[in-house]
Amino acid sequence: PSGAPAIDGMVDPAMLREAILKKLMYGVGKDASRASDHDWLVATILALRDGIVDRWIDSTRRTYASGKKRVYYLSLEFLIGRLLFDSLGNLGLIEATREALRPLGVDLDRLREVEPDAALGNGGLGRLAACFIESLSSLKIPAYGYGIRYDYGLFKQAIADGWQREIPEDWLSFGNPWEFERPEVAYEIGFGGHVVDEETGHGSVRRVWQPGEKIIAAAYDTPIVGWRGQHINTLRLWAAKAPQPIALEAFNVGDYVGAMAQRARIEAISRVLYPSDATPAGYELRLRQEYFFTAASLQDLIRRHLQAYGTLVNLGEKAAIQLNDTHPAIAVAELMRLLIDVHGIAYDDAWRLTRQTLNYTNHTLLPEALETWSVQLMERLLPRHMELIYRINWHHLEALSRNAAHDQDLIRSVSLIDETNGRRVRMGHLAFLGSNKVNGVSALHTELMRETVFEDLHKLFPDRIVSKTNGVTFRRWLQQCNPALTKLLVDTLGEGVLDDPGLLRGLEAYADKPDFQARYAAVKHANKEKLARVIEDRTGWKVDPTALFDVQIKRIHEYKRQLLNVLETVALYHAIKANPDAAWPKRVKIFAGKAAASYAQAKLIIKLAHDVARVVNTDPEIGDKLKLIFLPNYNVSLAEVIIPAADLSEQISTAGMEASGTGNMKLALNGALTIGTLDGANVEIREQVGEENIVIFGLTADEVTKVRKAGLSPDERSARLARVLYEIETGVFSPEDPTRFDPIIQALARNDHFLVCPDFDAYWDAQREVDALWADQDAWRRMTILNTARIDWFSSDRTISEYAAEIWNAEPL
Ligand code: DL6
Repeated sequence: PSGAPAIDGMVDPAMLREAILKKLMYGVGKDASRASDHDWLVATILALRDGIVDRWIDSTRRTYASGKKRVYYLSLEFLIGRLLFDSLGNLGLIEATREALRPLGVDLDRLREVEPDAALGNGGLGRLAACFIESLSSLKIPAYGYGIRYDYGLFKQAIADGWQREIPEDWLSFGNPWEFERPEVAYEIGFGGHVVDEETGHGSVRRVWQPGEKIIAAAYDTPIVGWRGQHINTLRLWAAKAPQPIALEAFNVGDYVGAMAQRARIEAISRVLYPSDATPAGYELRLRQEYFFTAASLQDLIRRHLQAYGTLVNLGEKAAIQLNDTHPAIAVAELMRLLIDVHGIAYDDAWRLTRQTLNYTNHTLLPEALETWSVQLMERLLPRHMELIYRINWHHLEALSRNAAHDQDLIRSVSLIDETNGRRVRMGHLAFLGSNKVNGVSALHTELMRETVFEDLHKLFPDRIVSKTNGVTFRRWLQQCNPALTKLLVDTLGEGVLDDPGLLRGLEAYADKPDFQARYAAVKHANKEKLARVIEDRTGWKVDPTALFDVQIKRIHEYKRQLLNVLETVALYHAIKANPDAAWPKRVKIFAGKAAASYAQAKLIIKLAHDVARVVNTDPEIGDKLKLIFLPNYNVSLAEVIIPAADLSEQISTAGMEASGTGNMKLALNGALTIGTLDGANVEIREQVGEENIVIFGLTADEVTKVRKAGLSPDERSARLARVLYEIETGVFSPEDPTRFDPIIQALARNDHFLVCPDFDAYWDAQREVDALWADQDAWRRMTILNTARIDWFSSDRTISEYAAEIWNAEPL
């Protein structure tokens, strides 16, 4: 009835062309002769979407029929990026679509660039969620992703005179052809008000929440196509809507602004993604966002469950809910409320069901990122939840004093209420107590969770914490972003490598073969030429594609230590100038990343990178030996261009501070050598690729703890580092404002919490080791090929299979 062929028919370019033309006419309302690239993009997506819908509905039917357990992934962030090539690639339709569009004078690669980048996330946590929903579909596990449909995603980063400026990311301004609005799927979400006793009619009373304010959560669905289109899951995003779109009485007396005020206030909930990445966003609106999407998702999945089974007693057998960080941790109290207050289940049974159903992933140990909410705010906004949290805490502490000690320190440390700094609810503790399993995202991170933030809870519940090392989807991070390497791999290892990353191991046999090395190197070179064009286009700097492309791409944060990299750049600049005739390899240091809007120190590091670039890049004595590039507006699409072109992957966080990292995996997969600390998943990458194929330096997590305890002395700096810091301090790179970088210099002098100075010399030495390795190109190729060959374990399919087996107890269809 849609007029479009089913997916199978779309492999015929003529049929697909006809479907696209029909969509252009009847879906977009344009004639081919007047259509813009954007019109063609929408028509192409709409045609494709029709084909997807058949399979989507089929997936849903099969899920219902199978009675299999469903997985619900609750995440405040989904950093999806563009979807066109994701869907086309997974459906095997890239070439057919190219062919379909060609006679119409439309270039598919141009359309690809027109699609907005859905940036509904800040960084690693949000991108992980996007990889996971794709893997859930590819593994045919019945699943829903639940999140918020922000009108404005993560800000666009503009650079003005080296300073970051934030510009709203208006990704929906031309509509979103992927999504289906579901006006019939809407739930009321309450806030505020009070809790009253109500007679049940059986001589007892029950507590009933009477919210002071109600808003509507409205669903928008996006199909997430799995590999080879065999299964399609749903990403359901919630938008906030006002129950009364306009206060008509106010409008009629001329108060036009007042008439819309209530609506504006309510709809603000889904207006903007908080650019928080590991910095606390302690605002009421943030808590509202968290409760809003959690409550809507729980109501939705309970409705679905009741429709299928008519009872909630088997909720834990048929549904597994994953809380992506603490952002949806209020789910513990909300699920209890729904079970007890709405569905009349007794407290103990409700607690058992909650604990069977929920699981929680921790993504950071940074104390400032561990969410707590003031009791006062919670009591005002979510009074019934606060009651339930007190009750959960009472049972928890009571069991503790029954079983163990009256150790006041222990009680203080495991209580849901933190009393040290006003009274605050510890959301990590709440998620921990309410969950079946709690997981870290790399082996080291999980170990540190057991030893630090959850030390005491871990002692009480020693089986609860498990490790699930992150992974990335190879469909996007190899096949789509690096088609030339993919072709080489298929030519060498066969088609099966697209289905089974384990087959990449077969490359080991080719690592020394000159023929293969040459083809591998040619792919890298072509990708570097492409990136060089993007660099020139976006920054004006010309770079030499034969140079070593040294890449640090991630959020700008002190613990990720872009500063260490910039300082080393300055030291290298000095060294080259002192000895210009030495055999310096040509190097392009490429940075990209956004700083949280309120994070002044991170923004100053961006400015420092630009100021250093201005000096280094224009010094005629330096020429192509060294360039520093800061590519603005890092996002998923830009990552897809940088990663295939990288030679060196900078993973240099202070050990113990990066929970996992996922860029490290993507870069190694695409043939970049890692220079890194023993932090996060770097530790496991080293185990997989072999220690001779990675450059590791610096303090370990244990040593970091010791050094921090012992304290640092600025006198211990090497002469090399001292000169770098002296020049920055005296305005050599900022003569127009010599004190500009005082906050950076002072932070290093005061306590250097991120241990930039103690790691500097080791980092310098490691970089010189890289120089030496690069000098032998055959050996370099061998190492990078072995990285591609041995990174298979970091596929998100492996990660999701582990979650399914060990956390969710869920099976594929
Ligand atoms: O687990 C995904 C990703 C890790 O790879 C990064 O190491 C970690 O920093 C990141 N965590 C966050 C923290 N946000 N919060 N809360 O994004 O998670």
